[in-house]
Amino acid sequence: MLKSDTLTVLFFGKTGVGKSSTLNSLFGLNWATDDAIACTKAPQFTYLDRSHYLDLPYQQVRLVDMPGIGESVTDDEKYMPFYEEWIPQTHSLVWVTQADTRAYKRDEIFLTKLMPLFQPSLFLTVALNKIDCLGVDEGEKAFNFETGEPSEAQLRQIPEKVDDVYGIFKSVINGKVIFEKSQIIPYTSIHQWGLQNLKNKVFQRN
Ligand SMILES: Nc1nc2c(ncn2[C@@H]2O[C@H](COP(=O)(O)OP(=O)(O)OP(=O)(O)O)[C@@H](O)[C@H]2O)c(=O)[nH]1
Ligand SMILES: [Mg+2]
Repeated sequence: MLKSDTLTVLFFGKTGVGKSSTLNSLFGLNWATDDAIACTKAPQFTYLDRSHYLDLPYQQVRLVDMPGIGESVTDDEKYMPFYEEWIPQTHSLVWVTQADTRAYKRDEIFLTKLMPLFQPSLFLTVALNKIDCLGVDEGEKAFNFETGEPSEAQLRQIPEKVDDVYGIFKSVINGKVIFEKSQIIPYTSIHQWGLQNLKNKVFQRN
């Protein structure tokens, strides 16, 4: 499907959703992360080579970690040229967002701004991070940190969450690129659950 044997994968989304953490967990990197300050101020990228990462389905993968949107309007405007530069070079776009919120307005606004940069051949994945933080009702179990698995109550909530996110993103994407519900992957970057699914999806292996 790809013309070159280097796949460019770009991670983007709001500040603090866990883009850098996800890349660190997926590929054993050591990029800066923080819960209080926006860490990534300019795009950072690295090349992964199949001689080191044996499970790569491509000879080489270029991973790009973008600065997060939504810190301030000025920053968003400052970052826009980075997106204009990088999105056209991208094969696999990963929009990182988080499961523990109902507020996706900023995702919607920014995605709408970026849509003109999307070519129809782009492969989009929505990475739904922080599943461990999904709220549960009183008396129900939360994430099990010992086994690294979501609780029954959290697992029950996931399909509804995916439906919500699908509805919002689908209307913004509006047929510009292929987008099916199976392109939304729930996971948690720091507790590993779902990460392998995310990796498979980003590399378009399922
Ligand atoms: N509970 C929980 N926290 C997470 C998870 N993934 C990331 N975090 C935390 O979220 C915070 C922000 O993570 P970053 O990886 O720095 O987020 P980012 O999207 O790269 O942020 P910017 O560089 O500002 O755009 C850090 O404190 C992470 O430890 C997760 O799965 N669960
Ligand atoms: Mg970051």
